[in-house]
Amino acid sequence: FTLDNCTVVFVLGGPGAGKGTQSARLAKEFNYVHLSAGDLLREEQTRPGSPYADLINWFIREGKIVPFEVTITLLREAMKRSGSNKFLVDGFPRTLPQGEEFEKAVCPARLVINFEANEEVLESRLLKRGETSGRADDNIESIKKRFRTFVMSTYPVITHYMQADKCITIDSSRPVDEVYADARRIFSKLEH
Ligand code: UP5
Ligand code: MG
Repeated sequence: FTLDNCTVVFVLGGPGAGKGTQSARLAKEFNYVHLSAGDLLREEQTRPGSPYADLINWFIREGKIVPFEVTITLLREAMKRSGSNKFLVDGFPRTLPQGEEFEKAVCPARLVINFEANEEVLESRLLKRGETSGRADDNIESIKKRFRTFVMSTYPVITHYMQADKCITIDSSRPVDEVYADARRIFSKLEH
């Protein structure tokens, strides 16, 4: 399955950077389909009869990256199901090979947006969310592991797209509306 004429924007950034918050707003305003790889994994984990439920549960709790075959299958199915050809892919690719594989097999990325905030800010957001989110990885042990995986495996993806001049970084330590003002400006330009 490959898509003709598709537009894909990767939305990256550390755990709690605001990928989901900003992607949801962008998708609504600019008529993209918002696909959060993490949300798709969490849905699959709770789907009755899923053969991957235990595996996903373990990787997420450990802050590790779920094997690519699982994630790419979920993304592809969601893309197909949507009937759209404009996608905000939130929280993916997690590694360089994942990005290469996706761009080869599914669709090249038009742009990468990197939401950036320091770990102190991220940690306090995630701990606060953890009071009510029910997410198995919103606890201090998992958060530390997620930070480590981000620095080791995912930051190189951002560096790669920066070098290719395809990545825009937004300071996401500011209030949601200020971050969004920058994000929407970038998308307004993409439309032309
Ligand atoms: N918030 C957001 N923006 C704010 C702002 N500007 N000011 C103040 N507060 C702000 O936001 C996080 C919290 O902060 C919320 O409470 C929000 O209200 C507040 P959110 O928009 O949810 O940030 P996001 O970047 O989406 O954080 P998330 O926790 O989802 O990031 P992760 O990257 O950790 O989580 P994800 O769901 O992408 O992945 C989870 C796990 O799944 C990974 O660790 C990994 O194990 C697995 N995974 C894979 O293996 N492969 C994949 O491809 C994807 C995920
Ligand atoms: Mg998210």
